[in-house]
Amino acid sequence: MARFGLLPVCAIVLSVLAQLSAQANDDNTFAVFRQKSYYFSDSFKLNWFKAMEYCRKRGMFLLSVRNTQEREAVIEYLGSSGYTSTRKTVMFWTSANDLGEEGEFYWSTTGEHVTYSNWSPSEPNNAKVDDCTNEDCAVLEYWADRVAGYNYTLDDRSCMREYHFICETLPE
Ligand SMILES: *[C@@H]1O[C@H](CO)[C@@H](O)[C@H](O)[C@H]1NC(C)=O
Ligand SMILES: [Ca+2]
Ligand SMILES: [Ca+2]
Repeated sequence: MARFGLLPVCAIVLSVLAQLSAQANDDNTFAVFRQKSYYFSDSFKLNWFKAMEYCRKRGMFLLSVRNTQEREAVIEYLGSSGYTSTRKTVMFWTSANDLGEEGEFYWSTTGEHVTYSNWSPSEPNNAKVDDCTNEDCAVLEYWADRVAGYNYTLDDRSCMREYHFICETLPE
């Protein structure tokens, strides 16, 4: 963890987390940007519900990316972690979902309607996964080898699929 040069605020978060969970080990990635603290599950994947639970259990929330500034903070955070420099595809859960009403996406963490228009091409498409599973939860995705448009943009996916995820503390 020390490889990212943790800021004092984050160190406090870390010490609290260490008390809460013995799982805060060197696979985990923490950092603070623009008054948010982040945690990135870069070593394991969970389905959307379990990702929500994982964040809440640690006093954090599944990521919301409500505007350009929040999107760029995430990009900056991942860049600083070194994670993105070695990968051509980056994909992780956000709190955006349309579980409550098909086609109406909300950030579950804040209760706000998703008004930031930051979807990948042709998304959200609510693609049918099987007879009873559509896509109701959104990842943020980056694909280096696709044409422009997959640049940390939202894509709805099946909530039961397992992806990496980012937890955050909300700004004051
Ligand atoms: C992706 O978004 C970032 C941050 O907004 C921007 O700096 C970069 O130029 C974009 N890349 C492409 C290929 O559009
Ligand atoms: Ca849907
Ligand atoms: Ca989709």
